Amino acid sequence: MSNVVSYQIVDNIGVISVNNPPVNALAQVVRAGILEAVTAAQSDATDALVLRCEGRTFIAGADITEFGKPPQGPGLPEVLGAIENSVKPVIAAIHGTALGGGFEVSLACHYRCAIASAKVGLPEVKLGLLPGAGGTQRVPRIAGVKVALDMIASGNPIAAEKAKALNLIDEVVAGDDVQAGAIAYAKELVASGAPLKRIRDITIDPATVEPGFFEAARKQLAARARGQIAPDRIVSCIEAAVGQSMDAGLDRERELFMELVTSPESAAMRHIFFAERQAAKIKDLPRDTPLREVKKVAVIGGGTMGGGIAMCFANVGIQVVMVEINDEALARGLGIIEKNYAITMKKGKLTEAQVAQCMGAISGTTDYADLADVDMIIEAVFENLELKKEIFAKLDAVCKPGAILASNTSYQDIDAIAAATKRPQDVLGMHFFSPANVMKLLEVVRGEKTADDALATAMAIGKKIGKVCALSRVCYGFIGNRMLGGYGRESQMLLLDGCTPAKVDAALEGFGMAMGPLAMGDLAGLDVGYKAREGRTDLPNDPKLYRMGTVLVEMDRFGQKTGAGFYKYDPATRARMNDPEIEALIKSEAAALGVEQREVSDQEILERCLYPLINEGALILEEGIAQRPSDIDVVYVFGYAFPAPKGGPMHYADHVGLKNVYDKICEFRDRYGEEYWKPAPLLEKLAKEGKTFAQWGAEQEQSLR
Ligand code: 3H9
Repeated sequence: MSNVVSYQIVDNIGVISVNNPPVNALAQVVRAGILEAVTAAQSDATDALVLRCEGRTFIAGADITEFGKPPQGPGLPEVLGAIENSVKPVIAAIHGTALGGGFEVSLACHYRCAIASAKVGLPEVKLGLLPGAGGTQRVPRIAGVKVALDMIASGNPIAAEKAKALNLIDEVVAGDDVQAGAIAYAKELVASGAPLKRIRDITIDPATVEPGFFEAARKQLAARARGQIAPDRIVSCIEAAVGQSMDAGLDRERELFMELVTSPESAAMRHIFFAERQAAKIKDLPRDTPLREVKKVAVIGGGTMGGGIAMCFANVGIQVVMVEINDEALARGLGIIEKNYAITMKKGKLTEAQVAQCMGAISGTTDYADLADVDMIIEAVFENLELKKEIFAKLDAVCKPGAILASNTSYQDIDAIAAATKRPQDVLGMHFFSPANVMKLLEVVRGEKTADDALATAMAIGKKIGKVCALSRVCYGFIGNRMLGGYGRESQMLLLDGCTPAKVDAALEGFGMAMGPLAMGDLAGLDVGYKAREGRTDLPNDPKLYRMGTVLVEMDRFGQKTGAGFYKYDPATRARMNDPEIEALIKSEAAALGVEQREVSDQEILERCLYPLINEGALILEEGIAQRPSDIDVVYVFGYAFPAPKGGPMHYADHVGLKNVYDKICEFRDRYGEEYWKPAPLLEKLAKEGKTFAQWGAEQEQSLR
């Protein structure tokens, strides 16, 4: 038997144990080990077999690192065949998370039991894939096509009790000891002469499926696909499970799985999976850097941002104190939180008891002296450096030694804020994205003097509150907002060149962005950008620059909040509508500025908006603001709704080819001038060497070893 799969006999039950940390992924050695154990057990004296795992979880899926490499036998179907055809019952014993290929292994077993804390799921869609080892065929056979579609197209895990109610598992065993529970369950099955239940023997009667079910599902999924092809293929597989033999369905599943696993969309989404985990690691900090204890947190500022941040902590049971300047502002802040929780409850995402528990974790004060015992303070007041410095000086005076002092600033200089205290080692940035209780990204900003343990603690606490963390050094706008500059600028320049707002946004939404840049400007408020530009002396003196944004603000069209911006908004539904008045105004502004309007292709819109992201990303890498290209991708996918099937701006650049990106930027430089289009030296170098950002990132990582 291999090191990773062992076999022992307990009370006449053969126990096959998988031990492949960290998540018992189905690497070749695991597949081979299970196959060998099941085959050998066919002729021993046992009555039944239990398949279980060591460590924190049941098998969490195929080994994703093996995709794209030459396959090594045995394949998963062969292993599943051996389990399903076993002459004695095989019982899967699930703890932790049985995911993807892991859950599919359990579906080939004759029975599935789990402890109550376990979850099962088929998350392949999140990697741009579909379950490729029978999941699309076996789940509809036991739970029906609707449950199968919900489960597989969402990729969300299902807790044990609910999984039992849906017939996805057979038994929830008592206690935490899954092996003991499974052995007892196996003995019961043997004693009662339970049959060898093979899911493959079930046939789904087409008459049980509502007419038009699959067409409707396809339509619904297409509406929110944002460049993903997997949801459509998932519908096709489940459709193939109806009325057909298992083998025909499996053939269809294999065919479509192969299409997806070799697609650029899945490669991009797998890149994001690993990038997310990589981003949590700080290159020059050992993994065992000691952490500071964070039991109580304070949030300064009870606005939308502060309230959202407070909710993040309360949601995981950490005590939070909200600080406001007076009782009225405090009551308003706490009121907004209460309202937000009420909405969450209405949506069925939290129970009344859970909301009460979260609200119980939040208190308020107007007195800084109450912050003497907090472990971490996050300042979330409006963007004014002087005000922030004042607050940090006050915190310095009252907070206990070692408390982490964080600012949620989007732009301000963390080092200048740190200098307002006598403990710059405890100061850092924690940049949340709005709405803070929903958006996944947290940019953690490392100041010049931030201590290692403070930084490691901020990253760990970010993970604890469910955020995806990415590290940034100090610069104007940090990684994400700094890169946005050229994206917003070009979206407005394109209007003068001849596009309507709808044309620009449609091109980017077609690419997969959740919202085009101009609609996004309307949502954020055009006055915000206008005010931010007022104080800047570094922008080119060009009347074309942000012309339309400026004109609209001067017309009091601030965007959604005033009912009009680049678009008009229906007051009742907030639906956006094209505004012929603005389209005419753009034309007259272009004429006044002497810009000759022309037909602009969608391709040019994409290049002009997306390539500045890539170019600025390259500068950010050279300057060491971001640790790695994949961290930038994480920032954009989780903070700016960049489509995951494109993998983030740097992965996308690699896909397009850095030489192509570089050549296009040079072309734009020649057309529009160097003040807007100046190729980053790193981009130029890699383009000329024929390399990718990914290769450069790997070389940098290697040089540290
Ligand atoms: C599939 O199954 C296809 C089949 O249908 C068909 C086949 C024919 N492979 O997330 P964590 C690594 S597709 C390789 O931080 P947690 C991860 O990179 C698969 N590596 O832990 C990290 O490495 P490092 C369907 C994997 O406790 C380490 O393990 N399954 C895999 O927060 C710890 O990961 C999925 O999509 C893998 N499958 O969460 C499940 N999974 O330490 C994917 C993890 O070097 N996995 N790693 O950074 C997860 O969702 C989470 O890892 C899990 C644990 C919830 C299990």
